[in-house]
Amino acid sequence: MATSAAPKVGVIMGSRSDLDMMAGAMETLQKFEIPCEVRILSAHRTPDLLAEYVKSAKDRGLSVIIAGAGGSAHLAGVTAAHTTLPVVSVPIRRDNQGHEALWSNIMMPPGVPLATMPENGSTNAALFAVRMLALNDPDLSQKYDEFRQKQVESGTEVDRQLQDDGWEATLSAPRGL
Ligand code: RP5
Repeated sequence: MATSAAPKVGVIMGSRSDLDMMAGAMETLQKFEIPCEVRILSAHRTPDLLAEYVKSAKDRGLSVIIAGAGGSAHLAGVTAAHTTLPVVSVPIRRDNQGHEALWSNIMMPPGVPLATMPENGSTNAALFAVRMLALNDPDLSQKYDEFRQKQVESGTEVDRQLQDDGWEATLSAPRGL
């Protein structure tokens, strides 16, 4: 969904094929009403376009960049090299692939940091961005606290039901969200 507010987070990915794995980031940012921009920019296929985008990101008002890529996954590291904004990496892994994207991102040499999430962890990438943005935004901070409180409540409720019904009945019952 397009938004007219100035984007605070850039969500970039190396390929159209990464879009499904990155959707968790956009959906999570939407839930917190954080405007974001979404781009397909490749460190390999469109390197100049990527550099241009990242170098101008801070001046355009972005605070965080979330970068998702699979394979040799240079996208997040190259992005971090072109900006001083915090960069959150999402290593993309398909069922038929190994862990090369994760390894490539967690092994950044000292000097240029990446906050690397779990494989396909785009939701956590967005939540991490929310935590950073909330440092200077009391309303967002309150929203995040409420979000966490709901997690605590639903976790507590799941346990309460388990205590009431027993584990066998819980196991065979349809799972909620
Ligand atoms: C990476 O190579 C992309 O981030 C993607 O995860 C992977 C495969 O890209 P496609 O061949 O599907 O375009 O650069």
